[in-house]
Amino acid sequence: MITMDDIIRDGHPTLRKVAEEVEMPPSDEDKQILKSLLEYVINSQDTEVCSRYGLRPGIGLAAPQINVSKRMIAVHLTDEKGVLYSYALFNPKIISHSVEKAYLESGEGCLSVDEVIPGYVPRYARITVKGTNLDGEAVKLRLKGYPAICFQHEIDHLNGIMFYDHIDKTNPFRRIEGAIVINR
Ligand code: K1U
Ligand code: NI
Repeated sequence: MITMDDIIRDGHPTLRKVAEEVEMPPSDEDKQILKSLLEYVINSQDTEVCSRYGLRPGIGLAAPQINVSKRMIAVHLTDEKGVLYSYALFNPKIISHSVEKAYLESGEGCLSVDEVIPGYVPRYARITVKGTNLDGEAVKLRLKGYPAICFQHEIDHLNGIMFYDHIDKTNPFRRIEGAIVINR
């Protein structure tokens, strides 16, 4: 199982690389890696497992964060209506997005960043993501709100982008014109 010792931290060169596409059909090794990403996120939300292994809670994880530069992400979260979004995807890709932006009022954190970096992180309000799941099935997701923010954070990791790259450096809390504010 993945623990915090496996998660590389800001400054590690892998976090700034563009990750490689995963060849389809995926190898057993790649499937195992993707399963372990989802397992980490689920474990990290279980208070008992979390404290036993010293995990930091997360809602998503991308393969580059465990020093595997391949396009794989896992997400496990519930939206404001209590709907569960639990996905492990190979080669996720944003195929379309809104013009409208959205951001989390509380800002974002990252399991690869040990400090709090305050500021608004502008994201697309709505995205459509395509990818392949662990069963080899093509998946197409239309996302908004918190799940859309999380998927964009994870897909950014596949492109060597960190959440704080999007924060306005001169005024981190500058109002983002016309953006939806998400409270989580
Ligand atoms: O990719 C990562 O480093 C995980 C990161 C993902 C993320 C954070 C903020 C916005 C979008 C995506 C985290 O999960 S940080 C922890 C976190 O946000 C959280 C943990 C437990 C409950 C609720 C939130
Ligand atoms: Ni992150």
